[in-house]
Formats: sequence, structure tokens, C-alpha cells
Amino acid sequence: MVRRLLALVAAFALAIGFSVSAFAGGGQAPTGNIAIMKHACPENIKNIDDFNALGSFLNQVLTCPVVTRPGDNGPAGAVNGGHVDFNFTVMDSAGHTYTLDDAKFMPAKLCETDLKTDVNGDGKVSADTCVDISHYVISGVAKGKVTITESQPPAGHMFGALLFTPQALGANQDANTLVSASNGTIVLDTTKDNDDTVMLHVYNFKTGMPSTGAGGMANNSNLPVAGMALGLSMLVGLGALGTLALRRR
Ligand SMILES: [Cu+2]
Repeated sequence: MVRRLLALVAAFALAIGFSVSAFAGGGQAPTGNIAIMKHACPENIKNIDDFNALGSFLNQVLTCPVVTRPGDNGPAGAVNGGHVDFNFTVMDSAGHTYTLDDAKFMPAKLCETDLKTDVNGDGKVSADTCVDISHYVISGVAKGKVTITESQPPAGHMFGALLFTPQALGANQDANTLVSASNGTIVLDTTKDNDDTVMLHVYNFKTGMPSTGAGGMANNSNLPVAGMALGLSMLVGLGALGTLALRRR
């Protein structure tokens, strides 16, 4: 009887021990976030050479503004490219898949006062002159090999370029995670990043085909964007912002 009881206690302890070790370290990969910011370029950016010729990261953002999905509104007054449908799938190292429907929309803006620069050349460093940098964050993504696919580019657009956030805008190791990127499929090794988030700036170029979607880009922001881009030539040190653009193929 005592012996049986002891065996029972031992088995119980063993079970607890097992469950504790499974909880603590039992093979669950650490997780992180994949953040995606979507940019749509105008017609004059036909290929990666046109895009690279824009020079700086900021000029690329100004020329190819952020677009957000219908119903997702960036901060008021920040220059963007309007609403348009698009989607991505993300498959993590544990085989879980996510789409932007699982993502949290993060409205955000970057203003002249953040950059401490008169971007539009009106003689003021204004808190009201801003670009939209809203993006989508998918969390709980198991670290390791992560494959991001642009399952639905904006109508009339195709995958164009992938950029990582320049160090000057925030220290990061995001670019170290890149394994490959072509035709809208991006492969990362997120263990190469030492914080919890890899931010992808995905730029689309217009396809040669006429857009089949109604409306397309509701881009009423062409004028302010052009104005801001002009002022950019006055920025010192922007050329030092390192960017990485990848050929589509
Ligand atoms: Cu971006």
C-alpha cells in the first residue's frame, strides 16, 4: 500500500516535472513581430533603377507614399496615398500562417519636428508637415525562417522593392535577417535580429497593364508630396541613409 502510494507520488512528481520543463523550454521557438509598411509608387517609377534614383529613404517615402487598407486611417494631416486593398501571408518557423487580417493596424506619422528639418522648404520646422508611416504588425511569429508573400498587391501594381529602416531613423538589425526577396516573396531568418520586430517597407510599382480595379489609387496628395520632395534637396546627410533595394528578379 505504502509502496503504491510512493509510486503514485513519484509518477505525479514526474508528470509535474515534465509539464514544467515543457512549459519552460520544451521546444517552443521564441516569437517576435513582423511589421509591414506598404508603399505605392506613381507611374513615373517604372523599375528599380527609377526607384534607386530617388536617392534617399525619405525621398522614396515622399514619392511612393504609404497606403492603407480600406477602413484603416492614418493620422490626420499626414501625407499618404489613400486607401487600397492589399494583403500578405506570413508563414513562421513553426508552420503557422497569418495574413494582414490577423495584424494590428498601427497609425503613425513622421513630422518635420521629428526629423528636425524643414522638409517642404517653407522656412519652418513644423509639427504639422508629416508623412504617414502607418503599418501593420503581426505578432506571435515564431523566430527562425519566416516567409512573407505579397498575396494581393494593390490593383495595377506589382512587387517593386524592399527596404529596411535606415539606422538613422532608428537603430536596428532588420537588414541582417534577409535571406531572399523576389517576385513578392520575402524570406527572412529572424534569429538574426536582436530585438522583437522586423519592419519591412514594401514598395509597389505600377504594372504596364491598365488597372482592372475600380478607382485604383485615390491619390490627392501628389501636390504636397511633390512640394515636400523638392524641399528635400536641402536636407544634409540624407544621402547617408543606407537603403537596400532589391531587384524584382
Ligand atoms: Cu515604409
